[in-house]
Amino acid sequence: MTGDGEMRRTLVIMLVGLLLLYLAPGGLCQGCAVNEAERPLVRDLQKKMIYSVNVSAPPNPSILLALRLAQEHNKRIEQDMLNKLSQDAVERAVVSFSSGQVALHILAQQASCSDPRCISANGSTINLVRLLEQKFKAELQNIAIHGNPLTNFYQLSLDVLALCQLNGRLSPARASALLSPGHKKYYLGGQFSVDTAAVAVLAHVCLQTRGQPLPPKVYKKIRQNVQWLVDKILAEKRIDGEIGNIYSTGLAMQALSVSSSYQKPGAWNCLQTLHRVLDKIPQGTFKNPMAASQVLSSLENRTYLDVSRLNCSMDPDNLPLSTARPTSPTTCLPSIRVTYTVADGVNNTFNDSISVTVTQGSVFFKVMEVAQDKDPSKFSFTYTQSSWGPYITSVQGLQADNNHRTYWQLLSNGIPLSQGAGDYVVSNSERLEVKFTMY
Ligand code: B12
Repeated sequence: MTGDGEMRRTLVIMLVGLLLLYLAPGGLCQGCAVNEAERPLVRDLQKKMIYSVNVSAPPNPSILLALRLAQEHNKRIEQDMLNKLSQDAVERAVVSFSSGQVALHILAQQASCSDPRCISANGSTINLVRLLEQKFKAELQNIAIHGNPLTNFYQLSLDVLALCQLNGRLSPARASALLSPGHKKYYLGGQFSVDTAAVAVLAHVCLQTRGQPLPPKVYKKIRQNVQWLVDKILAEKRIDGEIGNIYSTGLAMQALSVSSSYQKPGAWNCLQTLHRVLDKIPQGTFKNPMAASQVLSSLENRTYLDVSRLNCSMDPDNLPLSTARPTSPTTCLPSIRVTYTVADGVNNTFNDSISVTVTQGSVFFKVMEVAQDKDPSKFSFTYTQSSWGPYITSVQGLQADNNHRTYWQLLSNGIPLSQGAGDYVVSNSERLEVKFTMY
């Protein structure tokens, strides 16, 4: 072969290699995933998520979605979760699911190579894509009437992502107008919501790459939105590699890994962020299974956009589990004392404090319960059980209301917490507060 021929052959091989790398799930950023030495940390998260499954709580689609995007699998457990999710969807989706919950169920079904348009359980069938189209319409109607969605822009972004992935009824022009830059959409309590922006980036990238070619005006609008979102996400990058806070970092990694063409070279060091997340796993930062589910995919260099590319029949069955669930040791712990305040920070109608004694290692929720027992007239509260744990909905009868953008904010020594009442472990002499606030 001549020198020219040889060169052409090498060039072709290199191009084919690059193309294969690009087409692989996760795109070009292959270097930014855990290595074999770090894999036990990923396995640890997977097992925590699996053991967290509580027979009395509704099954959680985010957990199956994350397990399906992982490299290692336990097929029996995943199949069991899929069956439970299908049963729950058939029984409750129409009446009880929010639009974002339907979207997450769709993504979990698709990631399990099951058709979300035809979910069957107990002799009933449901089309989740049709249902999401209806719930999404109701969100848009609520915006038209009240100026706010029924839920929030995180869920609207999930809705667009799921409808786009499944080729549901969705106009890219309307979707890109809906998710365009806006303070009320992407800020919660004055703080930029990296989580919301990250899901919005995934939704936009889906619109760009799926379905019919876009009209030039829509194409341009989508590019402008993504550029704004990516710049905002990068502006929340901290010196230690976290983006927003540790709980938004996994979703931010997903968004940044599919939008590299919008970033200046060197704007983000993926490996630094990856190592920051890995360092936090042994500290128990992701002990909440929702937190684990939202960070797992990015450790495998996968994103929610990969759900349509999974080949379920090729999955290995290589994540063995011991039958005994890990239990924590019971030891006698000393007592600690904290101050607890409940305050209406919107209308300033009340501001009540109490000193509470709990055992060391107690969570915020325990403090609230003890205070409620001591003085129910001032410290009574209600909560709903959500995928993240107990969500405080009212204190002293004052209800949080999405249409008025009010909620009960949790604070410690005047600083908003990045964990919920069910997870945050309190310390001696801490000043805890639950404050009625606008977001
Ligand atoms: C929107 C949102 C809110 C809204 C919820 C109301 C609304 N307009 O929908 C507002 C601004 C009120 C809010 C409040 C809080 N939030 Co918030 N929130 C989110 C966000 C961006 C989306 C949630 C969502 O819709 N998910 C999709 C649907 C389908 O899932 P879902 O489980 O049904 O969603 C409901 C619950 O998640 C619940 N919810 C929202 N936030 C939180 C937080 C906790 C701890 C719990 C138990 C429930 C809960 O509201 C959702 C809508 O009904 C997530 C981001 C994320 N990465 O998940 C953060 C997020 C879940 N929130 C978080 C936190 C910390 C809080 C607060 C504790 C902040 C504080 N210091 O007060 C409070 C909750 C206090 C309470 N009353 O118990 C953290 C949780 C991290 C963790 N390890 O626990 C997240 C991950 C953001 C982050 N990166 O820090 N939140």
